Formats: sequence, structure tokens, C-alpha cells
Amino acid sequence: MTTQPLVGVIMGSQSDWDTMHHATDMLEQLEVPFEVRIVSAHRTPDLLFEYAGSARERGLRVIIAGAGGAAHLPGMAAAKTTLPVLGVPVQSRTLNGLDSLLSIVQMPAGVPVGTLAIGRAGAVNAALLAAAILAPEYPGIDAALVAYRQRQTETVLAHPDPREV
Ligand code: RP5
Repeated sequence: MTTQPLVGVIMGSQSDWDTMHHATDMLEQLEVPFEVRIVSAHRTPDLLFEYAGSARERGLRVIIAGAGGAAHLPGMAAAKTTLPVLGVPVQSRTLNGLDSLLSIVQMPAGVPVGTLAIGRAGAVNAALLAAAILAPEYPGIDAALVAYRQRQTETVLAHPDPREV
């Protein structure tokens, strides 16, 4: 298994880490090699262009981009690469993340961003989806993904009574 990062996890601000660490936690659990960076579309636009523009040649296969508010980071990253970009809407303080969701999901036809749910669920699922994209080519990731799903199923089946905690 390669140790070269295959997934680039980026976020617009340090304040997004509370949400986005759920993506990196899941990547670690599945043993998917990743890198993580703060890259802001409006505060560091040149860094964003350099990051997304060089992602493929640096060996990345998927980008997970989390942002909140006027969340243009995933869309701008997608504009600079043909790698799959998975967008995570961060739950904003003022509009609860609906602003983030609509900013990320409503990409005009031609430049897609695979948009996940708002907040923790979206961050976790972005990691799982990144693993699923890589799985056909990396048997170790495939096995980790199958095992994760199996554990999830077993946990539910082992506790059928919701009154028992
Ligand atoms: C966005 O603005 C970031 O993705 C973050 O979710 C939001 C607020 O950023 P901070 O003001 O907390 O740095 O760019």
C-alpha cells in the first residue's frame, strides 16, 4: 500500500476543523493516505489555484473540500482540476449551513462538485466516498471499506432494542 497521499483534504478556515477532522478521522480508520491543509478561496486565492492545479501531478486522486458560508472553495478547486472534488458544507453560525450547502451544491452544468450533507455526516461520508472511489484500484482500501460496513451492520443487529443502551 502506498504512503503517498491519495486524498487532499482542504478547508477554508481553521474554524472548519471541528467539522473536517471527522473526514480525516475516517480516512485514518480506513488507512487511506491523505494530506490536510487550510486553503482559503478568498484569503489565499493563489494558493488555492496552485494547490488544485498541481493536485493531479502530485499524485492526489480525490479532493475533499470543506467550507462554510459563501462556500466557493469546492467549486473553485473543481474549476482547476478534473480530479473528483467532494464538497462538505460546514454548518455556519448564522444560517446553520444552508448557505454553505446551496453554495456548494448548485454548480452550473460542466464543473461538478459531489456535495455531501451539512456538517459531521457530510465530512464522514466524504471520506467514505473517497475510499469508495479508490477501492477498485487499492485492495487494502476496498477491504477496509467492506469491513467498516460489516461492523456497522453488526452493531445495529447486535442491539435491536432501542431501550437498551
Ligand atoms: C469560510 O468562511 C470558511 O470555510 C469558514 O467556514 C467560514 C468562516 O471562516 P472564519 O471567519 O471562521 O475564518 O471561508
